[in-house]
Amino acid sequence: MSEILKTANPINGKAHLAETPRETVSAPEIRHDWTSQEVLALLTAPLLDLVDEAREVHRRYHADGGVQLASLLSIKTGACPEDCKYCAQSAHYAKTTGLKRETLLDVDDVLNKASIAKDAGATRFCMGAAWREVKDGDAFDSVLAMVKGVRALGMEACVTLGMLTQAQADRLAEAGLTAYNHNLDTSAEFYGEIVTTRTYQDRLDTLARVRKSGVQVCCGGIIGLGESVEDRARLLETLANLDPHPESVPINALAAVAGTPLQDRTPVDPLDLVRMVAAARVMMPLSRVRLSAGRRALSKEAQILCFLAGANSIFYGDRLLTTANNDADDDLALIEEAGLSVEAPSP
Ligand code: SAM
Ligand code: DTB
Ligand code: SF4
Repeated sequence: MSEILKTANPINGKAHLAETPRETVSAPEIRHDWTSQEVLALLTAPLLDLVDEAREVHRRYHADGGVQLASLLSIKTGACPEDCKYCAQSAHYAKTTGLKRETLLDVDDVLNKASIAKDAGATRFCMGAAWREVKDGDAFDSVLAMVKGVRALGMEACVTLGMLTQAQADRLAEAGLTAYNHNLDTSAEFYGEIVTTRTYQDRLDTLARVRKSGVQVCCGGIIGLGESVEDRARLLETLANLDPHPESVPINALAAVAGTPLQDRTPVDPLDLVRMVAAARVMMPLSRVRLSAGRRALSKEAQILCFLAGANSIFYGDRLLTTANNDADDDLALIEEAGLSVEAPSP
């Protein structure tokens, strides 16, 4: 932060921190050459200036005001060999979290849940497995059958299964998978503080294989891990400099799970989540920005501010993977109250 310029906030005349002049912050075109300084300037701009800018981009590219409802299901829970410090499912913290390990759900069971989610209004069904990486064999074959079944219901299908080989990504594409979720979580610099059992480059390599297979990329991160605003800026910089941009960008706030090393982290300021959503919207105008974990801790007003700042997708349904999510009826009422609409299934 040493070279930071102090520029005047046009609203209250007070100084605010920015590394670049305001004019350079306005860049609604699709770009893949963001610098850390530009992103930091966005994240530290006066809040309403940032929200205004994000709103302008959002209205230009997403005039319909649709919110996508994505339902999430843990198809294989717990006993993951990775040591992600935020995660309830890591085997490393199983003694303290007490999370019960489960085997892969049956295909029929999963498709039944997808069908229930569809009837409740969801258009995307996301399935998460607590795996470090995919192994070829019966379990992967079952996941392929789940993907085919979800697509046959007329829903978008997304899976998050850990690392993939190119051949596995190609098989998921053949099965009709819409999107693969694989988050970068935070900056490359801070990553080692959170995960030691894989590298940032491992994540980027899997993302490149997904892109090559033709499956859409769903990639975002988490705030509230103990990272700095510079780390948040570098995460967004890395995401926006992927070419093309990820089609969807989940922005999570840490759901602090008892028994994990991050259980006592200070809860994030909801306005920091608004800033992340807004900056993601400005930087990745066409992407879906999904307001993800941590939404349950937000007031109605904070959620509406996130929609105003460009969020256009939420996880919908009572549960995320291992933690509770907002009530589905409350979500539908909130979308209506905000004057937004539930996105219809894509043809
Ligand atoms: N094992 C796979 C992987 O890591 O890619 C898939 C499942 S993992 C649970 C999917 C993502 O959820 C993580 O990358 C992380 O960004 C997010 N996540 C997991 N636990 C979280 C928590 N407690 N709070 C917020 N986000 C979380
Ligand atoms: C994402 O970015 N967030 C979702 C989904 N992708 C897989 C997961 C959130 C998990 C929250 C903690 C839990 O329920 O265990
Ligand atoms: Fe495993 Fe994914 Fe949890 Fe990390 S985030 S411990 S890889 S399930």
